[in-house]
Amino acid sequence: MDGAALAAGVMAGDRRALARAITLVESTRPDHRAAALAMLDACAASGRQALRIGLSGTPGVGKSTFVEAFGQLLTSRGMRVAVLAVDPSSARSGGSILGDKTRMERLARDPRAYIRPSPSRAELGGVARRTRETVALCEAAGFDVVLVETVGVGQSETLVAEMADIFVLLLAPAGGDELQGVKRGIMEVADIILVNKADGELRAAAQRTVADYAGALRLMRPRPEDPPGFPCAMPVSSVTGEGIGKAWEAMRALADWRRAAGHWAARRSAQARAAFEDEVRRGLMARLAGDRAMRARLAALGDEVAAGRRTPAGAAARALAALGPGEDALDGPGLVP
Ligand SMILES: Nc1nc2c(ncn2[C@@H]2O[C@H](COP(=O)(O)OP(=O)(O)O)[C@@H](O)[C@H]2O)c(=O)[nH]1
Ligand SMILES: [Mg+2]
Repeated sequence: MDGAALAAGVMAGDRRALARAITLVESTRPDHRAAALAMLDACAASGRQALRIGLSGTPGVGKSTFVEAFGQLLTSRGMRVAVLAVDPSSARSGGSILGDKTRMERLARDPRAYIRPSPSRAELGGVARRTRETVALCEAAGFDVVLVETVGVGQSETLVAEMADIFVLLLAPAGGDELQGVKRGIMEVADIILVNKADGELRAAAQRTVADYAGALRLMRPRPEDPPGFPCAMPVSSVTGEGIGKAWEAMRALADWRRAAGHWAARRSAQARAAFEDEVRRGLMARLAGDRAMRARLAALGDEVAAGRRTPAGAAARALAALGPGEDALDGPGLVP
């Protein structure tokens, strides 16, 4: 496959080229990988950037319904929107794609929108790389907004938060004054909490939930990359569309502020550096695991560590010594956690 030719198609806004390009970065075949890298290099030359929005929430909270309404709001204002789904569990569940396709029916037909479900057979580390690269392809293709949606289980939401410019957490109205079992870690990375289903009988409960979360957010340590008023909580109804416009205003205000204050660029730089280090780590591990003798040696050393005959650090130093001199460099700051 010709990576450079595919890149030209992507940058020209050809949707079929984009679909093939994403399939290429999803492939694990070595020759595909080489073509994918050439393609990504060529796409990077476009210099285009989209607003990357991460969206997370537990199953049933209304992510797909929200994306359908939110996506159409953006396209009605002339923006082009790409929606990517990250779902490491889709291999097991058979994919949430079928349900999503029906809930995003109108957006799926919108010529300004592009929806890409997550592939099955997903392993979290692989998901991170693939999603990063798919986001880059969508940017090169000229989308204004790239929405990365993930189901709020496991670590996928942290992963998505780490590759987004803005992270939105979708919650359901809670009964009474109970705060939902939202993990602290996820609260700490949320920029905007949207309490969905603020309509009909759930409207009052949604308002109370917004107040509860607004209170919880005020108790958190201030972050330098937030203007006054952020992070914030607000009600939305993905069914009636109420509050969706305000949610977008909040996202845009936050993005504009971060851009002007230099946080946007700093965050992207840090994300790019982390992605590079992640690739090096994965590449080293793959190289180690790809060598039969090394695999046996690693297994044997692992057994000795498990049996308490070697320390983890000592065994690791022995394993890495096989890579030749210079393994000290591997201990430099940032590369090995
Ligand atoms: N009343 C109400 N129901 C909603 C709203 N958003 C989603 N739902 C319903 O909640 C259910 C789950 O929605 P879905 O978008 O599939 O959730 P997801 O699993 O997070 O993608 C569906 O029955 C939706 O119709 C909303 O704003 N108000
Ligand atoms: Mg869904």
